Amino acid sequence: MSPCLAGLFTALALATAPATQPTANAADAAKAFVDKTNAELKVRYAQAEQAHWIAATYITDDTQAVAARAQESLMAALSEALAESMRHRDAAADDESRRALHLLRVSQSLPAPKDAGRRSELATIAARLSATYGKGQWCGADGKATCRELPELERVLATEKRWDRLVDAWAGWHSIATPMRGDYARLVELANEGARDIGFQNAGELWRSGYDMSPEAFEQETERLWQAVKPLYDDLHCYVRGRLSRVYPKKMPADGTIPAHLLGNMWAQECNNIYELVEPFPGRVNLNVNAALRAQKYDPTKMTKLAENFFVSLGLKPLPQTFWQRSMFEKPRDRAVVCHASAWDVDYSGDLRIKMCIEPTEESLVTLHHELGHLYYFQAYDHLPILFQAGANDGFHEAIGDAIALSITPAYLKEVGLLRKVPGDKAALLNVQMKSALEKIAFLPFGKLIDQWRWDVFAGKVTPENYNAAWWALRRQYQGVSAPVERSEADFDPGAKYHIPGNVPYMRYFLARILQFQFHKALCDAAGFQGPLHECSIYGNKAAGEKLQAMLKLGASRPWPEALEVLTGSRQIDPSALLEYFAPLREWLAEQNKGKTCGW
Ligand code: X8Z
Ligand code: ZN
Repeated sequence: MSPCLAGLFTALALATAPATQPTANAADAAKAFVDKTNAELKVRYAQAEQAHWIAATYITDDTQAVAARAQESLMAALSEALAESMRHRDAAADDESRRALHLLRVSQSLPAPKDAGRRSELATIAARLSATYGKGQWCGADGKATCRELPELERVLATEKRWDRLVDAWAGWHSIATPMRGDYARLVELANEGARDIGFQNAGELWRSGYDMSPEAFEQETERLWQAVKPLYDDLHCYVRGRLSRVYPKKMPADGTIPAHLLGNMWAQECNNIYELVEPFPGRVNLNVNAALRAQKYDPTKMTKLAENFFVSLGLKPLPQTFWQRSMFEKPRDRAVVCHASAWDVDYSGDLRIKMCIEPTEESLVTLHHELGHLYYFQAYDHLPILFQAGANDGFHEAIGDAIALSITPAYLKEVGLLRKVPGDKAALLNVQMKSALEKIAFLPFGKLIDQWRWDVFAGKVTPENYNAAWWALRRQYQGVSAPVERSEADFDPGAKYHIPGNVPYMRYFLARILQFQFHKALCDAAGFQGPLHECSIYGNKAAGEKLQAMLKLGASRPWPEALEVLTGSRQIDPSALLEYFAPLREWLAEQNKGKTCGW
């Protein structure tokens, strides 16, 4: 709305009402607008979610077109609402309405241009990028081999030790992203236009504005957290590289980096799959749960029930019947789907679902707890207006299920029959810690660099001519990993990671890796646990469940420090719980690395 109209509104009100009225009227108008927007958006969001669900679980040109149309219509509604919301920006509205107006402004990770033609183009590109990722497969360099999709290629990375086979699966999967390059560059232009239309410098600044602090302060906050945990990552890197050098003696690069295909994961984001190669004290205790899952015939439903049972043991409700009927638990044999795990509340009123290609592995079991964490968050804030139906910040949403999964201790696994023996001595404890650090600590630099890259791309500091070079510079700088084979600007390696074509902001996962330990510690305190943090499991503890629920039910209705305070008593994200958890390993790593040349 233009300033002239706002002026007219005030003048009319002044002429007809007592001196205090205009503010009250403006505040009422703001509240009425927020109420109306909440009601409208709920319908629109639900329609878009239905279309996206179908597009992700049945990839065809038609479902892609339907998803693009639904997205376009949601974007149009949001553009209209945002334009109208400007009228209420300066109104002395109540706290709740002002927060809702702010959340409306920062709600889109893909901000749509006002221009209808370009909005439609953006929706089409977004749907195409998602589908390209979902359909990705590698059929060999000559196109004649049997084609393999992502889960199969991931399995190669997780289990294979032969260098050439690893390179083939790695490079094969990364080749699926090459065609995304042009679409991605255009998506960046259009999203930036949408961000500028609502007063941001670019889409990256919009992303950084969703944390109840200035975008600059948020950037500094992520840096503060990274610096606190970096020494532990550096120690782990040094140790892992040393062990891998024994396995691939002639192959390790001289610059101190680790080739990205050796870490057991397609993106080298976590490296728990190479635990056996780097186990501190081999043969001490069998921590391999995969064999037990297979032996006990854990199918996708049984795996999901086990995860649900954990939440129920805390006093939370069982998942609704519709969850079991409508979710996608396994990779269908007859059609292409996006296998990347996700959690949904399709109608924003309890139509809870997950979409996942569950395998009988510990990795899938942990991911299931992660996804159910999302569902229990959805369920806890379902009663709120839609603009408040979100995590206190997006890092909270990602941290809930992971915090619960920290309670999957060896003692818990023994209790549910998935482990024979609970490790008792120091050597076994170090094995357990190593396995967990390969998942949790290894992830930290990866969690930070993805959006470091995207923030630079949105800001124009990185342009399409140097997309890939900038990507590998960050991979090297943060993670100390290098590309297994030569890369160039003919490649588009960022596109091989789901969240880039899916346009899902990633800093949330970095925050979550730290927050989850802070949550875990608070929940263990609530449960009255005494002892070292890494031994705590809140399984079956209702007091911990109540404490968790008290935070979850706030959704995004309050600034995140308040929500954090409800659970932890602190208003600051604090990495000290993570450091406390890994204290035994850290001491041991320092000992191991003494006298070694570390770093890259
Ligand atoms: O994408 C996810 C979840 C869905 S929100 C499966 N995660 C990140 C990833 O896979 O890259 C969880 C950990 C990090
Ligand atoms: Zn998640």
